[in-house]
Amino acid sequence: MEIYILTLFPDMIQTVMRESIVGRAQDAGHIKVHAVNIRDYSTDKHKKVDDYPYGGGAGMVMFPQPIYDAVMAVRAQVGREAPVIYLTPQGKTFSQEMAHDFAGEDALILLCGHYEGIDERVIEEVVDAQVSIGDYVLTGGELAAMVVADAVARLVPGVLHNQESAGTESFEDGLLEYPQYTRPRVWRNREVPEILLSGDHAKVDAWRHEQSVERTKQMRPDLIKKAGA
Ligand code: 4FD
Repeated sequence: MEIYILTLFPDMIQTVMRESIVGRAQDAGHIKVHAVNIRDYSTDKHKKVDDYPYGGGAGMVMFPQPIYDAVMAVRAQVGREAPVIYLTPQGKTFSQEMAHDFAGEDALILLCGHYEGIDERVIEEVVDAQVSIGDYVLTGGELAAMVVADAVARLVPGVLHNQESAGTESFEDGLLEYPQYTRPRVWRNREVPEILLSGDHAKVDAWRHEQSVERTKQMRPDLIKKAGA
C-alpha cells in the first residue's frame, strides 16, 4: 500500500515514519509512505502557499492552487483510485473501523492543512473524506495524518509479525485490553496474578475476558453497549 502525505513539512513525516514498525514495514516493502511538499507545487514567484482570509479574521488560509496541483500530480503518479482524505477538526472522528476501510485501499492521499486551514473550494473540488483524530486542535494536520497512517499500516498484511498480531488488542472486539505482566513474578511487593502462572489456558482466557469487561465498564462505559459484552 502507498500512503501519500501532502504537507508543508515533509521532513516531519519522513523523520517519524522511518522509525519503529512503520519504518521496518517500509524497508520490507509492505508499505511506502511518500511525503509530498505542497510548496513545491506553488506557481507563485516566492513559493507562497497562503494568504489573508477574505472577510478578515485571524491567521492565514492556504490557497487552492498548490494543493490542487499537488493532488493532481499524486493522482497521476498513483494511476489507480485513491481517496483524498483531509485531516481537520471538522472531520468525522477516526476509528478502528475507518482504519480497516482505509487499509482496503491500494493508496491513500492524506492532505494536511496548516494556519487556519485551506480554502473551502479546494475541499469541494478534490477531497473525498474529512477526518478528525479527536476533538482538539493541532498546529497542523501532520500528526493527525501520521496517526491515521500508523493505524492503517499495522493492518496491512505482513506489517505486524506474529508477536504483534493485529486482532487481539483493544477495539478489535470492542473492549479494552486486559492487563499484561512479565518478569519478575514479584516486583516491589506486587505479585503477578496467580492464574497467569497456572498454565490453564482456558482459565487464563476467561480471566482476561473478565478483566477486559471490568476495565471497559470502569474506563469506557460507552463502549459496553456497542460490544454487547
Ligand atoms: N483533530 C486535527 C486535524 C488538523 C488540525 C488544521 C483546519 C486546522 C486537529 C484544518 C484547521 C486543519 C484533528 C490543522 N488539528 N490542525 O484531527
